Amino acid sequence: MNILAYDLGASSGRALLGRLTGSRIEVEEVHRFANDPVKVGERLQWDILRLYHEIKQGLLKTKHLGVQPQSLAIDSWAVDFGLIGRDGELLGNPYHYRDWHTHGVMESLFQSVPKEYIFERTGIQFLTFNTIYQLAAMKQAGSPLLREADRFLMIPDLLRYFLTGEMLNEFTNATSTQLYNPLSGDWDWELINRIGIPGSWFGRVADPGTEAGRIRSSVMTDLGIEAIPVLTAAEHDTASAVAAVPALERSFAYLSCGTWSLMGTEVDCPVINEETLRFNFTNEGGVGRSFRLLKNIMGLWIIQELKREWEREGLAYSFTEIVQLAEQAPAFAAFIDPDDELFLHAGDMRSRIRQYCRSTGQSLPDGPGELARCIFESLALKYRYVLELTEKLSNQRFNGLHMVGGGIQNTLLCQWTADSIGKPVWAGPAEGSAIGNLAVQWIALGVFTDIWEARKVIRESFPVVTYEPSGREAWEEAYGRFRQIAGLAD
Ligand code: ADP
Ligand code: LRH
Repeated sequence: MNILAYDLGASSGRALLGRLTGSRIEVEEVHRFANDPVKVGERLQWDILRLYHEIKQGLLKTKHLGVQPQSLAIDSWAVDFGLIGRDGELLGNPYHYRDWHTHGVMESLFQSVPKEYIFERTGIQFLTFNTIYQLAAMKQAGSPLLREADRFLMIPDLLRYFLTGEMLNEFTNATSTQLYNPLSGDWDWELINRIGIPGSWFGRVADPGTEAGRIRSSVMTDLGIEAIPVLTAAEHDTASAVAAVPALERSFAYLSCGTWSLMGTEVDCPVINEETLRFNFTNEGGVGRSFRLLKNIMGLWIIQELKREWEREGLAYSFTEIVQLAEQAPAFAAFIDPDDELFLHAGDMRSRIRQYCRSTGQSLPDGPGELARCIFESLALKYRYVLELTEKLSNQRFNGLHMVGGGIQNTLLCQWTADSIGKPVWAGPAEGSAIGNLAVQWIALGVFTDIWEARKVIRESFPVVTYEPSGREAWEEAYGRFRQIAGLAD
């Protein structure tokens, strides 16, 4: 029995076929594609129709393998959305969360809707690009789309709608909007009203693993395929990644490592208090109505941008080569706070890293190896800071850290993370989100009883590499220096 998972990250997407042989999961990658946003004028948008095209390509490739999946589901990055008009058509291209249109909007919204009020009702961290600020930005700009809109769909909701013709808002992704109230278990109608958006745009919130229709007949005819039931996954990719963490104990810490680094723990109820607000932690929805108490860290985005810059200059380094160059560069030469605003938007990362180092009185990293080393060491140090906060805010002590996601192919980063946190890192699986997506489908199909059974099978099916901490003294000294440079409070 095969099922199909589409996982769309901010840098690439893939379709994985999953099957169970005995008590093991086997996965087969049927399709992988780049996810390149497109800039038109000043606007940065997702190429949503291309992404839909790639989803159909995945269906075709599956057909060519002679496989008829029993179900399929889609997960993607969070916060972004499309608006559907009264005629059922998509209005405009979804904005990329790194577009500048939200610049300054969060702060100006706080004047009419206080920060504490938003946090009390949603438990969600303040990121300038959250859906709520994107909608507020469109409102402030008088976007004509708002006049025509009839429904609001997050990216996987939208792609699912294209495939099935059915509209449904999925829970884990809905929480990332900062418009969902985890205490009432529904959209926060009052908050939606206060930002001046019609409540009628927001539909029923469906749990991961809900039947969400089947592939529409026109798609079946065009591709020459049979009907496939479509399910909701944990459609926020980070929720899927956390679902796939091969933890055997209920108390565990994770780092989902891709374009973003998402670090935290799983909790039964949202932790909404002064401390979580102060340290800007979030409570995003998880599988089985759990919550992900976590914090966003800028992650591998900065190196992705640098890699693109080098490519433009004709220096086509692979990630493997970048890691090798970083390893050869001098240790602990300069640090950045990866979460400084400087690094959020696309652009010249080399200059910005050097600007950060100059303004903090450090030496200026220059070549690819020095720049990459500065990023990877800084990430490892920031991971320690956020892990300690996660322990404090969740009142737990972790004896190691699970790392999942494409970033675990950076073995140097895994080792430095272990060195920095002074605890073992357990790395795997790399395709965390896609595997979590499969797991939720199997739970819905009655193959697994719950996420804990799924995690056990994931643990037995995929290799987990252990990195033991080393070089503690040097990392301890570096951590003190990093915190001073980054101005990170206790
Ligand atoms: P997303 O889902 O956010 O698009 P992924 O989970 O696919 O991201 O992770 C992509 C990141 O993984 C890249 O930015 C890169 O830093 C890292 N990566 C991928 N392949 C390798 C590799 N061979 N060596 C080192 N790092 C890698
Ligand atoms: C990671 C992710 C993260 C969000 C960001 C927009 O892919 O979904 O959890 O904060 O993208």
